[in-house]
Amino acid sequence: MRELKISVGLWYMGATGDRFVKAGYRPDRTVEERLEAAGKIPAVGGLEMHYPTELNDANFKHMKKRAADLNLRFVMITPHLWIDPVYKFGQFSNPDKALRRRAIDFAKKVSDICGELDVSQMCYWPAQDGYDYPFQVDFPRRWDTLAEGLAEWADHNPRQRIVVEYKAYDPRAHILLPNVGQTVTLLNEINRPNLGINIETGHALIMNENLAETFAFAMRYKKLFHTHWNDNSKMYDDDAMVGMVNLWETVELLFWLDELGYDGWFGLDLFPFREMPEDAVAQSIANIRMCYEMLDRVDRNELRGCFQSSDAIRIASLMRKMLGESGK
Ligand SMILES: [Mn+2]
Repeated sequence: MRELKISVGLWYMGATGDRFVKAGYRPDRTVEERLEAAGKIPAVGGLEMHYPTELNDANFKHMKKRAADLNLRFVMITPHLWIDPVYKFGQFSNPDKALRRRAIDFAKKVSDICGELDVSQMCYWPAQDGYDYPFQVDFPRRWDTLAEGLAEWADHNPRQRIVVEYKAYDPRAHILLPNVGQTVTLLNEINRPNLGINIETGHALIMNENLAETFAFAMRYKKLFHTHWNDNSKMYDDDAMVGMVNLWETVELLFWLDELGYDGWFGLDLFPFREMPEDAVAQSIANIRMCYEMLDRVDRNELRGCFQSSDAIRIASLMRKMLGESGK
């Protein structure tokens, strides 16, 4: 069986509330209980967390040790800027200089903790860097300050990688860097070798991006440092189990990640409201494996041959073959 580097986020291993059932649909767990639950899921080898929500000054050394006992690596730690109401009008791009400074210094503090824990990757999600109404933001100024903040953070420790995760909306009506094009453009402008992108399939889907094209575009510029996986209806970031809605987009994406040599982590960024998180993770992993089995039912050279001919009739028969059509 194919070796997959799978990581899970501790933020959804406890209760996951929505706007209507804020405390969630199941009892919450302590972060240590969440870590233990993640450690029991077969094939999971890594953890992702936010500072200071799941990981904090009081627990980080203990958590790292428990993770090591369970053979789990810390894959990514994200400064949890967007849950602090002080940043309601922006994080790195906040119009208030003192708040921008506070956000950047907070991110640098997380870098230092990552240094102590030997964690080499952090994530920046613009989240509150956005707007809800016309005339609410100065676009050029916002892009300038966002780029300056990311550059300063990336330069703080060039041995650590920082990945920017784009998402078009929620919590703001419009979040800066809504799509792969704007994100890669700004990253290329900032031009730091340790600054890349984390593409979440669900965030690409709500923009009606085709997954394979989106990920391949980031890889063209050597910027695909990390991946987040889930699925949705293309209207809202449902964070549903992988492959259960947009199956073919997921299969084509896995094909292209192989073609282009992606060897990074598969971070499962789910948010199962009603299902137990460890079950949703296990099903997502099984679905990814099934997608590879689908690809293994056809000769990849035959698929490559379709690029030359653009023969959709031939492709239709190959797709049925992937689904297991017997030919009877
Ligand atoms: Mn994500």
